[in-house]
Amino acid sequence: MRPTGTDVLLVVDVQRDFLLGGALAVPDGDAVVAPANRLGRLFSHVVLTQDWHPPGHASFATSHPGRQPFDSIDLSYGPQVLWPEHCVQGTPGADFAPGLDLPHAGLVIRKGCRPGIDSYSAFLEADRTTPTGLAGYLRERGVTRVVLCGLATDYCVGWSALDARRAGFSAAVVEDAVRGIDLGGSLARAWGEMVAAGVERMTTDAVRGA
Ligand code: VGL
Ligand code: ZN
Repeated sequence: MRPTGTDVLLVVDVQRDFLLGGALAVPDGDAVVAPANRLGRLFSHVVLTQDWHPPGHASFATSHPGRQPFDSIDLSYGPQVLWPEHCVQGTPGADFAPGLDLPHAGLVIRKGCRPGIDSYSAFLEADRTTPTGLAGYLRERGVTRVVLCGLATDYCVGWSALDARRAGFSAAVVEDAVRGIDLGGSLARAWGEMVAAGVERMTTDAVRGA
């Protein structure tokens, strides 16, 4: 594809808690760091997202007595998977991966900051009405295509890609630069929904124009 000034690389949640030994380790999650760095060098616009929850966040199983991680419950805005406590604001687990090397990233979007609402998507919180401001930022910068990498394919990457399409952007997911959690078939479901929504499935080589 050969990235131009109208393309942004969106690097989703490449944070310690999603890597090996982290509180919510994504299988083989560490494998996204090197391709994210390689991709980053190809883009002039780079945006990072950072999952950033207050202690006691509604998405934590520990906030719901009697519930276990990976249970699903209904919150005011709909179904919510309950997770181990992860990416708590200001803790080491919320830091970016030590190997992530994207110093030219121009924006960090922190999400899931409100105690009662989760946000997988970089664009819209889980109540599906509260924008993060990312769409407006990208439009003001003249971006028309969002290229995504990071973690996790079936949650924050997938929801962000679908919302990028809903917001009117072209979108592509770099398949060798993402890894999934895969709860109850969520990974296949996410790819199906993304492809149906017109999200392109690319490789790092294809982005490089190789
Ligand atoms: C994520 C579950 C909970 C993600 C974030 O980054 O995909 N998944 N919080
Ligand atoms: Zn989270």
